[in-house]
Amino acid sequence: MNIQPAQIADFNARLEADHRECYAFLKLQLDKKGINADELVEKIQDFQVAIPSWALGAGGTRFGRFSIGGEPGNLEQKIQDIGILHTLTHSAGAISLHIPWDIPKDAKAIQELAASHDIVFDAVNSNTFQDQQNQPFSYKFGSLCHTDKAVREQAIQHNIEVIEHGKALGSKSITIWLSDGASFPGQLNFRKALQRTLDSLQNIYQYLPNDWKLFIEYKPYEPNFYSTVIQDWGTSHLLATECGEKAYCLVDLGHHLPNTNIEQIVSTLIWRNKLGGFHFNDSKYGDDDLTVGSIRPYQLFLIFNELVEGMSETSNVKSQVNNFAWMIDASHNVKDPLEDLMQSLEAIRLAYAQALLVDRNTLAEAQETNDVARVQEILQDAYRTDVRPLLREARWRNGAALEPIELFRKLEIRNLLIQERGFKTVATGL
Ligand SMILES: [Mn+2]
Repeated sequence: MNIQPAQIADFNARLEADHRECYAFLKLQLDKKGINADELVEKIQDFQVAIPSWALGAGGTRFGRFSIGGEPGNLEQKIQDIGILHTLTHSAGAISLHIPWDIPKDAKAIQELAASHDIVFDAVNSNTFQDQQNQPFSYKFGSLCHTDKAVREQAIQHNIEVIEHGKALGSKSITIWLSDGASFPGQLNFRKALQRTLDSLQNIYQYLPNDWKLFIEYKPYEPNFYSTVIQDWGTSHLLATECGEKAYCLVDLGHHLPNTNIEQIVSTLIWRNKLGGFHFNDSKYGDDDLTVGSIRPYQLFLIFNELVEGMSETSNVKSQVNNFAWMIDASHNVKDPLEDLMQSLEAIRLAYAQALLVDRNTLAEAQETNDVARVQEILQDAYRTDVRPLLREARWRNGAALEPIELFRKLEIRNLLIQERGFKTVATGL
C-alpha cells in the first residue's frame, strides 16, 4: 500500500489557500521580532524522528490488549507502515529495531526496502528483559548484573549479536535498557550488582565499532518494584563515563519519578557531553507511554528549550543536535497506532519549533540580571505562539500532507491495511 504523490498534491491543493494565509500572517509577526520564518522551516524540515519497530501495532497492558486490525505481522510490513508515516509527514525517516523481535532474515533486502521509503536505521535495541526460545539460561534474576557469570556471558553475547545485526543494516548505535533489579529488600547486593553491570557493559563496549555509540537507558522502577540497577541518570552517567567516550546516557521521558525536573537533567548531560538521545512519550503517573505532548506539552517545550540552548551560539557547550538520537517510545492501546504516532511526531516538532523561537540573547540577559518575570514572559511568549503553520510549510516543501491525519482518514488507509493483512493480526512487540 503506497500513497501516490498525486493523492497528496490533490489533497493539499484544497488546503493551500488557507495555509498560505496562516503562514504569511505568522511570517509577518516573526519578522517584527527579527526571526526569519523560512530559516525555521528549514530546520524543522531536517528534524527526523525514529519510529520503533515495536510500536506499530496495538499495545497492551497486563490486563489486556485490543487489536486494531491490519497490524504489521513482519518487519517488511512494519517498514511499509513507517513508509506511510514518512510519506504523510516527512518526519519519520528512521526505524529503530528491536532484536530479537525483528531480526531481518535478509539484511540487504530489508535495507533496500527501507531505502525505497527513504528510511534509515537508527539505534538497535537489545532485549535481556525476557527469556528467548532455546536460550540456556534465564534472566529471571537479571542479565548483565546476574550473580552467575554464565548468564552474564549469555547477555553480553546477545548484545554483541545485536551490534552485528545493526552493522549489516547501517545502524550506528545500540540502546541497552535493563530490567535488572530487585523486587525485595536484601535480594541484591547493590554494589556487587552495579559492579557486575559495569563489567558486562565494558565487555560489550569492546565490541562497539569506532563510529558507533552505546546508549545506556535508565529507569527507576518496573518490572522490579524495589530497586533497579540503572535507576537514574546519575547511574547511567557513571556507567557511560566508565565505559568511555562512545557511551552516552539515554533519556526516556517516562523513566522518571513523578515531578522530576527532566529539563535540568538534559541540561546537565549536554554540559558533560553525555546526552545520547531521547525516547519520547508522555505520562500522567509513571511509565505510561502515552502520546507525546498529550499530558504535559509545556514540559516538552522546556526540555527542547534546554536542547536548543545547548546547541545555540550563546551556549558554551554547543552540542550538536543532529548527533542526538530521537525516537518515539510509546504504546498505543486505544488509538490507531499510525494516527497516534503522527500526533507524537507533530508534538515533538511543535516543541522544537517553539524552542527555536526563544530569543536566546534576551533570555540570557534576563537570567544574568535575575529578571525573573521577564524570563517567564520570554519562555511563555514562545510557547504560546501558534507555530503550526511552520510545520505545515515544512511538510508542504517536502511534498508531505498539510494535514497528515486528515489525509490518512480520507484515504481510508487503515481499512486498506485490514483488507491487505486481515483483522486478526498481531504485531511483535510490547
Ligand atoms: Mn525507552
